[in-house]
Amino acid sequence: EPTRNRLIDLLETYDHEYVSGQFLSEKLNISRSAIWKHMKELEKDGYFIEGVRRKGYRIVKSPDKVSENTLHWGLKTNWLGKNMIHKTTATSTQYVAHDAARENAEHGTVIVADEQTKGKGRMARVWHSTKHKGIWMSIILRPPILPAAATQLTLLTATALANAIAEGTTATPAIKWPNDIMINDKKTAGILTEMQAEQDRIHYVIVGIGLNVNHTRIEFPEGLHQKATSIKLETGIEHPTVPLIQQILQYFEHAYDQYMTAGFSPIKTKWESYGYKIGEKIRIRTKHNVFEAIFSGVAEDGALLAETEAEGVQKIYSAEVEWFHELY
Ligand code: BTX
Repeated sequence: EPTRNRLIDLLETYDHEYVSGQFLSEKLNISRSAIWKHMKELEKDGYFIEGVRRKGYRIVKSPDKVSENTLHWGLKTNWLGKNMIHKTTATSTQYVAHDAARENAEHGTVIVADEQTKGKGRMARVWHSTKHKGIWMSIILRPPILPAAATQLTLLTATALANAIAEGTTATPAIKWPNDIMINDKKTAGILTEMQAEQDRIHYVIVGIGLNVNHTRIEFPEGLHQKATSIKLETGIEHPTVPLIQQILQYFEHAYDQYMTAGFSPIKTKWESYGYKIGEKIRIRTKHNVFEAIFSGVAEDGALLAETEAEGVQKIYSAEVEWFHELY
């Protein structure tokens, strides 16, 4: 609903101040009674709007009710999330996304779930996705890149997440190669990139994002208490998820467009600005090998750069990385 989108935009621009019905009706070129009807619709979706005679309308409270509508209103993207699918519950938004992609869902389709009963991490690990506590979403992309470059999309996604956290909260995010967002050394978000491709052509990529937002300590399983955290736990503040999702999508779209026009280089610079432990010693666990090295950043193709005395600088494409504080 473009009119409603602009209406929300106007009300939010004058953040918590009254905006007159006259002004709104001129700006949107609709009648004052049409404005009133839109306000009623907004209230159904959880907005609390106060209307005062002679003063106008103001948003008292934006909803944290996640719905396709609330996700659309106020979303400032050009193509990402134009097709939005919201589920109150899903096994995994990745599965929903794969099904949708096979049914030709368009590039930029976004799937959001309130909870996942079979949330997954990399290598068949479990991703805990407590109801209403975090952002569990998948993005369908049809990028004109080679399959080998798809890992760059994971790093790109990490920059968008880090940006949204840095700008939208008081927390300081760091990216742990390749796909974890850490706050105060604990995992707050993970990214799972899956694709359907042939040798030289990508059919589609699904980028899964899991971000812990409002969990309290006990809302994580026992085994994760030392490793995992949420934005609320680190900042003391409860964050509504709708604006955070929108911010992530805005940063993601910006980074993606930049990647398509200027290549990976600007993404790499951004990534390294959030990259944790660059220049420090890390332990790298590949399929065949465990060794210590200096983490010297990411390569132009997104690989991890690890420097050892014996081998010089090596590119690592697939590994688990341990930071040194984790080793003791
Ligand atoms: P990963 O393999 O890097 O991390 C998985 C590991 O992280 C688990 O083995 C566990 O130790 C830990 N973990 C599990 N749940 C959480 C949590 N909520 N917070 C912090 N640590 C946790 C990371 O994989 C990729 C995660 C992607 C999740 C998104 S959610 C939307 C989409 N749907 C889906 O099923 N997966 C993606």
